Amino acid sequence: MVKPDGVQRGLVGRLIARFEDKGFKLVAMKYTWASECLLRNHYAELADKAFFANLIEYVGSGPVVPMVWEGPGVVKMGRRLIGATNPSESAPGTIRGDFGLQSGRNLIHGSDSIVSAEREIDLWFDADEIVGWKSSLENWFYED
Ligand code: DAT
Ligand code: MG
Repeated sequence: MVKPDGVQRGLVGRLIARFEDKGFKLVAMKYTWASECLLRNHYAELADKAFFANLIEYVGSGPVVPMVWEGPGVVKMGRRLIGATNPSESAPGTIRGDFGLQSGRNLIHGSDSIVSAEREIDLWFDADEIVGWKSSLENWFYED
């Protein structure tokens, strides 16, 4: 999900392109301004952290672009494309490493496991908003 700083900085297209370039397939996307309730639920496991209130304020400060991407190892590779939580420690070449400076402005969220991806997809999307399709280039991206 592109966070409000990514949207405000006009980076939505470039961040989506990182996932398209890698070969992942977009199956859902929306443009929305999340409620505090949704964000508290989304980040529930961080509720006891000192930065929680700041985090909810930041991600709720403007529109975001949640997406669902598919492909082999997409959760693990998605996290690698995104980079470490703190952009000052993210490797150059990653999204946060190339575009960010601080944890509180780290541009993009990525699910950290298949279980959390399923939970988050359920939070952000209705079932009929997930639109499966077969890419005609699939054989040129995946050997099986
Ligand atoms: P990630 O977004 O890499 O999965 P996380 O799930 O641990 O990281 O935390 C969610 C968000 O909370 C993260 O993107 C930015 C913020 N955050 C995490 N650790 C922080 C810290 N030590 N100080 C400030 N913000 C932090
Ligand atoms: Mg996380």
